[in-house]
Amino acid sequence: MGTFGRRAFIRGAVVLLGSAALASCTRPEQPEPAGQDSEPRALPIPPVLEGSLVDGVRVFDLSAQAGAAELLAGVSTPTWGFNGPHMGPTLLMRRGEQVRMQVTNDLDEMTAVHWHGMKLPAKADGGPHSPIEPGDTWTAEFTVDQPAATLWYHPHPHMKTALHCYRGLAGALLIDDPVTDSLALPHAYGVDDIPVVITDQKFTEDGHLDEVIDPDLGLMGTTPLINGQANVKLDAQARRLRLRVLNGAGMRFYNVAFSDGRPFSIVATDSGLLSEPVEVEYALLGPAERVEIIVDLEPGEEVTLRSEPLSGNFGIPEGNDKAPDFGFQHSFDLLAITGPEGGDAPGELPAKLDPAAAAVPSVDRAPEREFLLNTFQINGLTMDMERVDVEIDHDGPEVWAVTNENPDWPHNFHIHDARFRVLELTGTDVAQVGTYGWKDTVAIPPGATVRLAVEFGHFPDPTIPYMYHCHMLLHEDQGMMGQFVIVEPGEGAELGHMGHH
Ligand SMILES: [Cu+2]
Repeated sequence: MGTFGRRAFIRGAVVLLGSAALASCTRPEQPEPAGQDSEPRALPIPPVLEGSLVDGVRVFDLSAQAGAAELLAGVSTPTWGFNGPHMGPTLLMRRGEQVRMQVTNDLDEMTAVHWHGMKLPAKADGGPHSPIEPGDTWTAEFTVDQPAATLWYHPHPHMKTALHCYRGLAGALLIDDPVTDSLALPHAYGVDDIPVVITDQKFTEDGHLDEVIDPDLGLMGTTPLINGQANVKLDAQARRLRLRVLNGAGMRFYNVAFSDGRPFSIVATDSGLLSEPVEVEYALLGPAERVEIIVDLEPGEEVTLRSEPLSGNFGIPEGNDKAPDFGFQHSFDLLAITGPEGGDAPGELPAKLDPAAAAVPSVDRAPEREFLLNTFQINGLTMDMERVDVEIDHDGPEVWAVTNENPDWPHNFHIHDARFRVLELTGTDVAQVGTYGWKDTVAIPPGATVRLAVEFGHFPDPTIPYMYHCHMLLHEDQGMMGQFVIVEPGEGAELGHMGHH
């Protein structure tokens, strides 16, 4: 792999040059986002798709299609979307429901669609083993059996995920349950419960997406979009907002905060509600991470949701002009918010959210596995569709210890069909890493190890593997991904039965 070779060479060069490189360092340049010179537009709220009930099954129809949209005001950009030209509707499901996803590929190339964060059978997971050819419809059926959460859906075709996401194929998937129903939290979609889906793009002079894949940074955009548009504002209709922030970008980390530094409360992370709110002043989201935050507003006040520079640069040595700049010192305005004209001051937040979320699985006798992330490989191996890396033949938790071995690269780690608690983060002094609650994706600074207590959905099937991978999409596409199967005790993988080889 060409990029790998170049990378190895660069790292050698840095060792040799050392202090010379440091001496000639320059501050990384702050990119200028496009579309900032016009008036901000109102934040678009993705339409809700509730599906239709057919014989007790909630059926969702999605079509991946090409179109054009005004990501920048007044500029028509060719894009992809689900059920529309760009991005996708917000899917709404309830715990306990059986759902059927019918995904039609109206594009002119193969794609695949993955339900990120869902515990479900491998054949419904929508990984690279479930390609959808142009004109075909892929059907996935599963029962929603996990706590209320902000999940999402996005393409997962082998080696092409970054480009398909970048063109706009992504949407939120919200699960509700009696616990979230019962809490005094904002819960009126688009009114006080607002999806904030962050993606980012680069544009060419003629307003097309710049799809040049940088060998180090992939398709890392310099113009953030919220729900598919740059330069947006929200005239709040309530003094307390629940913002469901999803980092849907392929490569960039966002350190969300408010322009005046006000504290806000995290009430949920990737896999659902916390046991109690956590007050913070920033929340770092690597690609694919989610956080539900509560922010209170004064009548008529103006405040901006921003991404702020990260102290400590995520543990990546600064001023190293031979290594890529992953943008941890960049800052962006994401969403200008104006408080409502009036309304009563919000009361105290509930002191307890989901008591069940406090439980940490007992891992005293759990199998422990080690995953070493290095450039585009895991444990020295590049993703191979024909190789099963891990076989799980039991229904208990496991401990996965995941280390970022690169001294100057960020990584993160996502496990399909699972949720996990971060038991321990060691080997770094980066304080911003999001480790609260139940998660399915975790950021890993250079040199750091996360020890995860992982709970898998138990749907034994030796024929189709699930994925674990870095969710920085260039890394994933270049092979930083592995496969695991969940099988009955004593069984092994039997991928030969999949039938598409
Ligand atoms: Cu990575």
